[in-house]
Amino acid sequence: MLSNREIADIFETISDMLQLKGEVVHRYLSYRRAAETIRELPRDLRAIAAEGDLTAIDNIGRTLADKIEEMLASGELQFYEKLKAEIPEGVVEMMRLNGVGPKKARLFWDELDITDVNALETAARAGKLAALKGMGQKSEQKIIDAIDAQARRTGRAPLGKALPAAQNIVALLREIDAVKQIEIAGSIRRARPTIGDVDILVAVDDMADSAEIMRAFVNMQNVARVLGHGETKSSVELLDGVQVDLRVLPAARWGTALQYFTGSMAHNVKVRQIALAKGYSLNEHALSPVDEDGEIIADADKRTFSTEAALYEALGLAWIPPELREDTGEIEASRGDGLPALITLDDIRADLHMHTTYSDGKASVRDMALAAIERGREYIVITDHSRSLGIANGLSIERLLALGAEIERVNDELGDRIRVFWGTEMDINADGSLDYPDDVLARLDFVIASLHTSLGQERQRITERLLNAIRNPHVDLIGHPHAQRIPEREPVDADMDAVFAAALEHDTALEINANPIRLDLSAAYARRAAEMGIRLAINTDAHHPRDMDLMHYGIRTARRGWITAETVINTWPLARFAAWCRRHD
Ligand code: DGT
Ligand code: CA
Ligand code: CA
Ligand code: ZN
Repeated sequence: MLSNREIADIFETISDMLQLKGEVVHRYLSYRRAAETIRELPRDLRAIAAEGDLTAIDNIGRTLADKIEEMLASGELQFYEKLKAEIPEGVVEMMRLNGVGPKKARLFWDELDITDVNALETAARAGKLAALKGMGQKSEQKIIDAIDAQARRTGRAPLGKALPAAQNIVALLREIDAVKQIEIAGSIRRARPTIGDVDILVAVDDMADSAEIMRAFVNMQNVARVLGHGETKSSVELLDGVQVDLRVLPAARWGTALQYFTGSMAHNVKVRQIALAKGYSLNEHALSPVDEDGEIIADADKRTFSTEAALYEALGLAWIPPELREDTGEIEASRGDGLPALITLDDIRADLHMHTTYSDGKASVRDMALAAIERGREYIVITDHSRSLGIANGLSIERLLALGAEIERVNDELGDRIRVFWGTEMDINADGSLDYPDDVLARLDFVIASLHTSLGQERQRITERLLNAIRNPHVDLIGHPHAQRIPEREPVDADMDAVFAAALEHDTALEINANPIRLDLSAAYARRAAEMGIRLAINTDAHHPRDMDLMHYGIRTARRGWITAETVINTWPLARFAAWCRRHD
């Protein structure tokens, strides 16, 4: 059975193949958009198909719906098989290399019969590409560099790695006087869980100042390779393999540039359509008046924008938070009934999931409580692992009781500086049973139930395990519901329609685990859960005091999922939270 991700991959490859064939833009873009939509879809295609209406999905029309149905039924797509017979898959890989693209890939294939990256590398190193039309030694070297870079890269970087790297660069460049504005753009600003490359923008009053900034950038200590060094754009590869693009531009165009390079591509395409309908062409520089044929009127005044808000306003739109810019309804909302008031880090009053030295954490209850006070938390829950999780030093019932006594002592000592609740992160065992009996669970303030083992079980088993936990009246929260790890572990295969229905019925909350290797629930699932009325919690799952600083990743993910503070139980005042914990009594 093909998964959403596999179907998205096939559509993306088809899009590239159509581009290689020279098909018109809207044809290959429709496959690309469908691939992007499916990748972020918060439901299984097979579940939606079973209800009979794949065309209800954004960017999926009748033609694509039929193709999805064919793949779901047969595991194959005839159209794709035919394309593969026509276009070697190696040519698609060539096209995806930095600095190659469809035209050059086609050129190498047509002129030199090169059909894969290996052959391309051999030809480039033998100097055979430079002689081709439109090529040259410089572009040949770029291709060699791109192949080398690809071999070193391990795919997309987790946000938890790319964001700190980007923040360090921003801190360094901010020291330069000529830097008037600096911001991280691209997929980091939109809080995608994985990042292709880092995009940083700098505004200057005078472009003559660019040289100094670019020099500082390419000479940073952690640069492994300089991939480009120019006045408006430079690119480097860092020692850890992350690629960073830096663009320098005049402050007068800051708004247009920041909007453009924040993306997403899909969001920008729609914003450009809106501009066009108003008689303007929009690019990273300006809004330029166009004539009836869509051609830019040469002597007409171009409009530049120093802020994003001014640009959006000129198009009749409210400023859109970057995390929403994926063309999933945000443009319509910014025009119509309004964008949601997204949750912020300041809304967080508590952290409901953390570990101490009782199980696999690195600090005591007291030290975790003090660290939480430092971060402004009003209450926390200590949730060490349960008895069957041996590798994490899970707590026997006796040790769980001892933990409760220790929490009481810490509460006595710290008084009203913070309230520490007694909880557990209890395993949902492989057979679906819960790791502590009900009479023990009844004594705890707060119970998380999580999947940690037998994650490869088939869909029905996994789903039943989750449902069993959700239905237990003592269980308050399902921890990291998909048990995914970025990038290496795929989400468990669960029927999330059933999970969500049960969570709503039993008023069991679902977690957005803020650790950047988890970010689980993902934004799209969190959005769907919140729309259904399910409560969420955003927790760090800290195993060390410093892990409590990871909360912002959870907030970014929640914002990407259109989440408001009201949905999130750890934004509630202590009394409301405590009352909610007793809702089934
Ligand atoms: P990534 O790097 O794969 O994680 O994703 P992004 O979104 O950071 O993509 P990137 O680095 O290729 O480009 C940054 C933004 O610049 C992107 O979100 C939208 C804009 N952009 C780049 N190239 C194009 C383009 O050809 N057309 C349009 N409309 N926008 C583009
Ligand atoms: Ca990027
Ligand atoms: Ca980029
Ligand atoms: Zn945990």
